[in-house]
Amino acid sequence: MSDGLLSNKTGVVFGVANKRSIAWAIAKAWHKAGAKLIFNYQGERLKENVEELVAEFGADTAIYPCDVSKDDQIADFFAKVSGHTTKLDLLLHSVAFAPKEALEGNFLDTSREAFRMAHDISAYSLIGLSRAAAPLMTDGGSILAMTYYGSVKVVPHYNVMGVAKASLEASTRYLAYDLGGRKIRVNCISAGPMQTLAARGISGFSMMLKHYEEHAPLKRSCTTEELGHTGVFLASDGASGITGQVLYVDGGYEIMGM
Ligand code: NAD
Ligand code: 0WE
Repeated sequence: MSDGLLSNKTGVVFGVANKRSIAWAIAKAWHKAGAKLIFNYQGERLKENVEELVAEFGADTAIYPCDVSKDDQIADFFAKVSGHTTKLDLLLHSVAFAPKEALEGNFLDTSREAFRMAHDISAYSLIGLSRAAAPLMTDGGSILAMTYYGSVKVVPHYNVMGVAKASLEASTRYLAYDLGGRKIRVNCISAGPMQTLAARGISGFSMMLKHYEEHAPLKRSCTTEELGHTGVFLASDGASGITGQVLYVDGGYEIMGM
């Protein structure tokens, strides 16, 4: 596509695991809007998944490995990206991880190691990826990260992920300040609950979706298509005055007091 909102833009997408991934929904929308995309995959286990998905964008779509908890892998990834394109415009961060046991019991029992991992992979990585991407964003850029309401209110069992998302959102503001002079914007989308791989096996997850159907103004959480549309908006020049923000795409749930 050559006449979309993102034509002549190149983006890197972190966080596609399978076709239900939020990263995949936003990548499809960015692609439809005209962006050229480069993808990471977390490890050999996910390589084939990502390879098969991105084939939809043409056989020459680049994918490179990157575990975001490894500085050398971030450096190697962006070295390959700069071999591929001279200019970068977009970065999607759609990555989170906490050890499963940390999302089950009491927050009080969070181990030092679970806290470290959750913050390293889910929050610090935005800083590391932004620092590596920024030198390629020579004509400004848009950095987008995915967050969740458990950063600002207690959602039972979200636990250390909530604290890591609070760190991610605060990091978004400090990065927006640092990078603003280079016309690089940094924002978060706060999505309502979605049935993805990261949600599978979370006990009571379907009850959460039901809760949104009963309590959110729009009587539901959000769709992946809606996340795609908001992702295109925030990445586009139409959002050129918006940085450091957390935009809720959650059926309106966040405004409710009861
Ligand atoms: P997902 O499982 O499809 O995506 C999570 C991704 O994180 C995977 O692609 C996984 O490979 C990647 N990842 C984990 N550890 C990594 C590492 N060390 N290095 C590189 N990649 C790593 O699930 P999703 O729901 O699409 O999650 C994407 C983002 O959206 C996350 O930040 C999540 O917190 C956020 N989010 C999800 C929901 C929801 O309800 N599903 C709601 C709001 C926000
Ligand atoms: O950010 C998330 C989930 C991220 C996540 C998911 C897992 C599952 C598998 C991070 N780490 C892991 N580790 C694993 O081993 N969401 C916004 C989805 C989510 O997860 C919850 C939620 C919601 C919503 C967990 C408890 C309560 C609510």
